Amino acid sequence: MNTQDIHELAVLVDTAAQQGETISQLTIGSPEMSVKYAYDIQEASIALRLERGEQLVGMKMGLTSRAKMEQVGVHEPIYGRLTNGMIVNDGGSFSLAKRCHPRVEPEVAFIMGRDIQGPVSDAEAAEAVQGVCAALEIIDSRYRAFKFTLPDVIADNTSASGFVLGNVVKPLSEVNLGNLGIVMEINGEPAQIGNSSAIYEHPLRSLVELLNMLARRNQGLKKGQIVLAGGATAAVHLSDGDHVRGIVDELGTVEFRVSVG
Ligand code: OOG
Ligand code: MG
Repeated sequence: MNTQDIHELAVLVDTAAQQGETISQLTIGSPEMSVKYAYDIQEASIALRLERGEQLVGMKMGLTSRAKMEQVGVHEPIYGRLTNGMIVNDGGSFSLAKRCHPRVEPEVAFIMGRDIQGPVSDAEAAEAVQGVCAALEIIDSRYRAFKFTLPDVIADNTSASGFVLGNVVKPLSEVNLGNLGIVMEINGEPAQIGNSSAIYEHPLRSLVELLNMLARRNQGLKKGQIVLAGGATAAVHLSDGDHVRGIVDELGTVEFRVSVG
């Protein structure tokens, strides 16, 4: 795969994400697409967003819980990138216009208190965290039927579409982050029930893994960046009018509504 191939595939996934139109898995047309090339495509597709004026605001880990791995049939952790164009305000609305088939999942997020580059120990990663908060992530695979292989989902920026952060941010030292009960309600009914321990046994491990994966590409995190730790439960399909609320022990609630326009 050369720079031209990478650029063309980046344009393909970026256009699908902008139009909300599904595409075939990239690995069907490009079976030689490795995980390394998939991250190259992801970076090139994010560069297109940044050229349009979006800003990088953080990173997301994916497939860090068994429930998530089983749901999509891919069993390795992955990371993607978050831009300000994906931010949904707490209590705000998420539009279904130009989306493919969005789903929502409950997460926790880290806010970084300083720049850091891996490889790191758990203690070093913890020391770089300013605080943690409850989060909901909206994922929307650009692939038909939400079906993909490991390189496909990486190239598609790990299905990133939107995210909401709760407004309670607590220092790590004040939260029992490895054992927080989590409920995700849809229209007032529990749709998923889980625990933060499902995320890599402890969400901090997800941050460490992210830093160690980024280090292999000579990259790190910056002060102020957000890191989503990965879904604690399987994701749930979103429909017009849905009111989604995540409730995380000690971290409070985070919510949004789904609109059509
Ligand atoms: C891939 C993204 C996974 C998570 O939290 O595990 C992810 C997908 O499920 O489409 O965001
Ligand atoms: Mg997620």
